[in-house]
Amino acid sequence: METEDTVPEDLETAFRERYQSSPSHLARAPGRVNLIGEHIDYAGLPVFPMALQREVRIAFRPRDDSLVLAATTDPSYAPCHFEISPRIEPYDDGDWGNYLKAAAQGMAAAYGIERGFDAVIDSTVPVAAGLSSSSAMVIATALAAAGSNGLEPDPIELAELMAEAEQYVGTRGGGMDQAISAGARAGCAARVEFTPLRIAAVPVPTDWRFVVAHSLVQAHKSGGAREGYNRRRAETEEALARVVGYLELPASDVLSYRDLLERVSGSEAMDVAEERLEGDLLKRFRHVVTENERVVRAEVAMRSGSLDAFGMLMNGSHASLAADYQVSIPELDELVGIARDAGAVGARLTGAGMGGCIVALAPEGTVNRVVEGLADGFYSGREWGGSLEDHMFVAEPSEGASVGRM
Ligand code: NG1
Repeated sequence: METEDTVPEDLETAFRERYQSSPSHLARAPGRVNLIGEHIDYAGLPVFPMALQREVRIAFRPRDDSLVLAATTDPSYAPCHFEISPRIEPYDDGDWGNYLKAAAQGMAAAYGIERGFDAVIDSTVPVAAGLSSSSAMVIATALAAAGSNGLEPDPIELAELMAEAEQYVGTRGGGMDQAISAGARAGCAARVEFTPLRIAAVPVPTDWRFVVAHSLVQAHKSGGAREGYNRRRAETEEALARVVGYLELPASDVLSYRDLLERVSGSEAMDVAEERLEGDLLKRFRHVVTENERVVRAEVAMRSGSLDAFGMLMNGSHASLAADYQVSIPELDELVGIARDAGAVGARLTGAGMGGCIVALAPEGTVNRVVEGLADGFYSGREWGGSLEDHMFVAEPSEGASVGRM
């Protein structure tokens, strides 16, 4: 992922003003939209995201000491500085600088790096939108740390390290976001599998369009969304442990849903769950098992160009996330409904939910109708800042992260 690059002019100017020198490198890492396979990466099951044209960019210059000095082009984020080491004290909960510290600490622990860097960061990935701005920040920072220390880590190795490292901020996330941000191929979505991490690129048919639309409700991982996320994960694990117990499988061999579904079929697992679990635990279990099946079928649908089949699976995913995983909100349901009414063949919430975005699929010839339908039906009656493209855009399947010398 080492490339020759030019630093965008605005970033170069901001860097010069702050450090009175030019940046020597640029690291970039994309956000992602998850097409299907929601809340199952931490169950060890495959997911199906694609990287976006929206990305985090870091203009940087290695230093002679271990300090990291970082500022962003967005004045609402205060500059920060800290020393790279395998044990870095976090800032207060919710501070953006913790994503930099997460990556720096992870890189120092894995590679023993000691050299820091001066950095100016900008991002076009909407924050708290379920588009993985946090992992894009972590991957870009890891590449800046690598580039400052003469390292060129393999994307898969980097993604695995950073999935672990990002837990520093307090979310017990899975590894999907770091994997797709580090390892995506332009023009492709990807099947991401875990333990060990593997990424298989799947070309997106050239006449398929994925529209991303924000609910205007932020899902901050530093706030209630983190609690909701971690609780879902704990419930999912509890449901698994119970089913494993009822099936009298050795608990030490069946640590994930993947382990379970390698031993019994999805329908056998569901039969036991329906008999033995109830309430939220049954719902969480059913979501994980059925979403896993949808991912398998969605990959087949994309490879064979079956747009309608892919769309129906997205609809099924949304229904399951709303009813069984209970991570939708009225605004997400409304967006999904408007997109479908305007001609999308499928639509679902994407990312962790509880706010954030939907993704809708439409053929090339219908996409403008979907975009207009959402503009009229959802955004025209609401308050939002910036331009509409900040909140709704057509996703372009983009290349994974890279770092380049100027
Ligand atoms: P987002 O959408 O960025 O909040 C989170 C997790 C993913 C995955 C999804 C739900 C992190 C960094 N990311 O993503 O691993 O579990 O939720 O599918 O925690």
